Amino acid sequence: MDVKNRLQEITRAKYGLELSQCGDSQLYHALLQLTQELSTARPAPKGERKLYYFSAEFLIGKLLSNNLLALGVYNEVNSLLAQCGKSLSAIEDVEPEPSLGNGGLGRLAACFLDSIAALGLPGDGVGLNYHYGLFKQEFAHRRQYEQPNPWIEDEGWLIPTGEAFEVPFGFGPVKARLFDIAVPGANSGVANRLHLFDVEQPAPAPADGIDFDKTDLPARLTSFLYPDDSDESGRLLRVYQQYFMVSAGAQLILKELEERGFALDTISEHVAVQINDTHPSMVIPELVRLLTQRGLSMDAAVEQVSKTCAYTNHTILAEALEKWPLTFIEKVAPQLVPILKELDARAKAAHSDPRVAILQGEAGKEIVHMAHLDIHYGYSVNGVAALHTEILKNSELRHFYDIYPAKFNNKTNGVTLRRWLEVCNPRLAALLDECVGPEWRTDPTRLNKLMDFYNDSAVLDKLLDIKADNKHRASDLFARDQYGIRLDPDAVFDIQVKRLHEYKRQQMNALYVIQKYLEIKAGKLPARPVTVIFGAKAAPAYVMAKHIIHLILCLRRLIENDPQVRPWLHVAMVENYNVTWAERLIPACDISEQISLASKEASGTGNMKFMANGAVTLGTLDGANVEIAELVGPDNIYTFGAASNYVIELYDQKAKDSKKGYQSKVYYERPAVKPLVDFLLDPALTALGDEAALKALWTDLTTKDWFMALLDVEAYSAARDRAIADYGDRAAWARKMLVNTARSGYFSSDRTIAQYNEDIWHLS
Ligand code: 26V
Repeated sequence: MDVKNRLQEITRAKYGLELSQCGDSQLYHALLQLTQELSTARPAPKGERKLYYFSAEFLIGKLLSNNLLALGVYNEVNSLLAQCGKSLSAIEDVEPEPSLGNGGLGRLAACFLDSIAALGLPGDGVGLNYHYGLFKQEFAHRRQYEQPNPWIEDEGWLIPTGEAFEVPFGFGPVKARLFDIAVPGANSGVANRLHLFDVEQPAPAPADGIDFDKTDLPARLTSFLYPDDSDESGRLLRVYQQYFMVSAGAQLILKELEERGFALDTISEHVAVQINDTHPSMVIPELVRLLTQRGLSMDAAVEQVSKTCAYTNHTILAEALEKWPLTFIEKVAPQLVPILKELDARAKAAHSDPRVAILQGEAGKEIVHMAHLDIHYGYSVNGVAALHTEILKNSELRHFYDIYPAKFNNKTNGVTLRRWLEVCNPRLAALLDECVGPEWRTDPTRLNKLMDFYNDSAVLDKLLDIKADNKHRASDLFARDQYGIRLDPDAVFDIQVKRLHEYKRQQMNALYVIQKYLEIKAGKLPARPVTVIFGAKAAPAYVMAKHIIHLILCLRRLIENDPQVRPWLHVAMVENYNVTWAERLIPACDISEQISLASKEASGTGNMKFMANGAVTLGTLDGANVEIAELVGPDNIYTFGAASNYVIELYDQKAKDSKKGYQSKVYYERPAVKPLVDFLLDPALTALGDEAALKALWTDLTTKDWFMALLDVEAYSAARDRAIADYGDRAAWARKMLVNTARSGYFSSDRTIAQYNEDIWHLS
């Protein structure tokens, strides 16, 4: 297709205008149409076996640039627009960001779809079409407030398919309408689909905030991702959502299997189902139910499903491992109960250890352990980074590993460098083309060749120049979109962007800010000005996480108001951090904060994106940081803190005797730590905020500190000071940047997906 002619035809037909006469919104819609035409014209990839990637989240981000790139017309469109005096980035501002995800798990699913299509593999995503997303975060009174985040427009990426499936809930059948989003593969000529199910008559957004009647079903099934589950109606709603997704998805699978001409009892040869964390686990009993209903014996159905489904674990936090009361399933999908009991009985007959049971607890009060279901009836169990998989095998899922050692495997996460380098950092991408050749775009291991330029001062200078440029760009956008707040692009950009969780330890970062504040007030200046940038949403019912946001926003104001401190230290927190902000901030980062308590962050994927863009990691030896450290070597990363084995040992001691193990009080009493924590109660701070919230945080840190911020804060502070000091040797720092980018090829999701395919999916 001649892109220029077609685009002109579209704008003439749609608006009666030439390209150069169109506004950004008109151009966006014209490009959307062009992109959709090109994507839907592509064939689906072929293969013996087709993958269905089931996930509660797909954090796909804006699609225009990404899809233009995948379709091979990005450069052409870019220069065409430039000729008309238009800019693609201004046009992209018009595009709403789909809010179909929360954090790492959802963004990983999006990177995976991108890579599956790029590798030409047959694999579709299956999820839900949430109308108001997770929530839109707003700051007022230095607190987080939640609002609906509507993103669906009349003309957008969703393609109505006209297909629908009936989902049999306990209260009656509900139609699941299927919408698709096309997923064109870069350089593969094919396109897959993201299948999103929706109700027929979705409810309107709540008038204010995200509170709504959680019993208003089916209309509310697709309103929000992870509705508040602090009461029973919220928890039930999650189970309703999950069953809606998996029942419709399972029916879609069987329909396509039949269309492809394969018999039901060969499903495992032709279908792979990847269960992304436990949210979609009910797909296992649902497939068994549908197969037996259609004539397979229970034995055959169980065998087929067990060879079809595979499970990925994304978290070792016990509280995030889903367990549902059987009474919930009885209410939501009573037809699954006999199947779950049968699956449980079979597992119990084979394995008497009660710790591996699917149904636990006395009759009438049974709890369904979703991960246990996945492990018994899935053929693969994978962790998402080497350390994480080892911890699953040796600690969290030890009893299962003893039974099924061959099922366990590691698939270290990856990210698509098309979005996370080519599109978001075009100047760096162009420099890489010059240095290592454009082949890195299809073979990211070629980035290793950048090491040849380790002593090339011209290349090192260019790296610094690109970084400075990206910092200016990010600062401009920050001022434009974040209430005029100005960042200082000449300061060190030190960035922590991720979901807010105590284990990720944004509170430890805040304690460091307090330390620098107190030092500056006492006349001890840092090596150079530092801008500390946060971005994080807290789950609406997660009180401590909200207190931490409050602390950060109070610190921001305190410092901003203080002319003595302001030139040296600046705190910024992005409101409504999302994929779009990640694309702006990551290329602008100097120091990447990856400071989770060792053993708690399954992998991290932001760490990989920062690394590829030449940020230097300041991190614990947790998740994929361990692999980053091995790849870049000790001179090119700042690691600190307690090792994962030690942390696990501390938890074990505490479980046996609450007086043993980690005692935060001991660390609080240390002279370097106490003033930082006590500052939470300082009138300078409490005057700006909610004293009760700050006090609650103080009490938690001094008496509990479950994620051991005080254990590591001194080592953290020392490592961070060292990094900020080292930043001053610009040539040496540029070498660290170069090594990080050079070694980031391993973390391409193309590599991860090739491994999933080789070891688990066997698609072609
Ligand atoms: C858990 C919960 C608990 C209740 C509130 C809502 C909610 C939502 C999601 C989850 C599961 C979170 C799992 C998750 O996102 N894990 C992340 O997965 C990334 C991709 O593998 C990985 O890089 C991160 O380390 C891991 O935290």
